[in-house]
Amino acid sequence: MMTSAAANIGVVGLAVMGSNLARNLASREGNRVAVHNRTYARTENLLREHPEAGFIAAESIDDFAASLARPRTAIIMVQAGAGTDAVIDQLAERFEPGDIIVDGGNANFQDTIAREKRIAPTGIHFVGVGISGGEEGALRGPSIMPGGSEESYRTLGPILASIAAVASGEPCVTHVGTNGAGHFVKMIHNGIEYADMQLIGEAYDLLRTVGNMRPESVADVFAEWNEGPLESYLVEITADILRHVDPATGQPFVDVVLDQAGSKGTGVWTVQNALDLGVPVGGIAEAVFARAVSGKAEQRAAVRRLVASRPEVQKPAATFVDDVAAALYASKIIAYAQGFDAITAGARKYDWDVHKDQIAKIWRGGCIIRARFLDRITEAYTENPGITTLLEAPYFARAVADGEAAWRRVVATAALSGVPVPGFSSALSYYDSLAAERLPAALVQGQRDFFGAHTYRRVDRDGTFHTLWGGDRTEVES
Ligand code: NBP
Repeated sequence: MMTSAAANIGVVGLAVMGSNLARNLASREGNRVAVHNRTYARTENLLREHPEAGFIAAESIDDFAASLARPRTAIIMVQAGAGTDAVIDQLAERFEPGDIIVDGGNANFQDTIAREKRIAPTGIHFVGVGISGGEEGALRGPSIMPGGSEESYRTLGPILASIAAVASGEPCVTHVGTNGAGHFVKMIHNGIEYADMQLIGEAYDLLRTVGNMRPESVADVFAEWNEGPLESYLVEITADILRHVDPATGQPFVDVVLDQAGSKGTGVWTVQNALDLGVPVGGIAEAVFARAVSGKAEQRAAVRRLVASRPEVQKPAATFVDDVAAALYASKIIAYAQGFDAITAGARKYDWDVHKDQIAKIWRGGCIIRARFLDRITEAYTENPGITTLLEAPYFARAVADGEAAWRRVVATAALSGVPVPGFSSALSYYDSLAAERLPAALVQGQRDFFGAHTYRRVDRDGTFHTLWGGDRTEVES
């Protein structure tokens, strides 16, 4: 079937994400959406189920390309990896200079950089777009993080703005930076999401174990927290989940779920890249590791068998619930500070002009980490884009200082009670590391110089030095 070039946007890949995104696009005024899927039956299903969308369906990729008005703009929503490459090649063969190929899947940003480099000589724009919000977001309004060229964004920007979530009247989309910047920032978003979820999990565990509360009571606490500074999608759904009762057993749902957390890899990518960039993202790393530990069923069973008795659970302070809220908030601030540090480092390494205030803004709606306090992050980076850490911004400095004593009480109580809080405690250690007058890094430098002649610098004069450890221990300048 030949089609006339009537669509301003096309979607390739009509599984759950692609079909929802296509329906979202079609529902916005001014869009006419062409659709294509490798297996035509999937396209036919979509047409049958959603005649209201007025899709222009193409069975072949040739017809799909022909159905797009210039500059042709197509969003690929297929399985990340080989599937994406196959569709990119099909489109690149048919598209012309100025046309735009968008990858809206969960690509690794390094792949996006490589693909952009490969496509660039053809004059076709290749744009990696991070899309957050899952199936529901794709349909009703996701948070959208596009990379690619400025020129492509002139065409793509208004289309993406038409389908993005809206927060405080503004669409949750911004041009993040060139080539892989969008997928990089989406990766960091997911890393922060891991940290946020782990911290919420630790707060729940403490309320149950030390606070001796039933899931429905913990749900009430989370619902109340959701009325204050902790207000966020994740806190909101946590209350919902904790209230849910398993229909089969009548037990709280949370008690019948196997306590082994899965993952799809973006947390791991975040940590791997942070290691390469030399950015300490302990909060995110601990969250990734906590999921890994949870899955070590045999090791957990072996240690459980060996441990004769667990520490006695401490009596909770009268302020325990508020203390946990303060610890959660302070730890969450640390996790976001670390995530934004990773964005700063990535932008520097890959030469992206990333505006962190805008990133916080587009995460306010549509995505999993949407939260009230992102407004504070936007304010912090708008007031002073040059702050070295979020913790330097007056609001966050005050928030951490206000919660500090409670945070320490909670971490101490957890340690004495044998409740694992890798997120809370690593966040506190990170804070203490930044705040310490002196760090034992001086001793580490001494060790490095002792066994490897790696040299050190002194506090009292410039230069690089080495001590002749194996000889008379005189110091030489190197
Ligand atoms: P899937 O990741 O399950 O992929 C299925 C789609 O890929 C189908 O349309 C399939 O066509 C197509 N496909 C494959 Br597989 N290999 C292909 C090939 N060689 N050539 C052409 N098409 C091919 O779909 P999804 O769950 O809708 O996810 C789409 C993208 O969105 C993925 O990158 C995923 O990681 C990402 N995602 C994002 C979020 C989020 O929250 N942002 C959530 C879930 C997924 P067929 O019908 O012919 O088999």
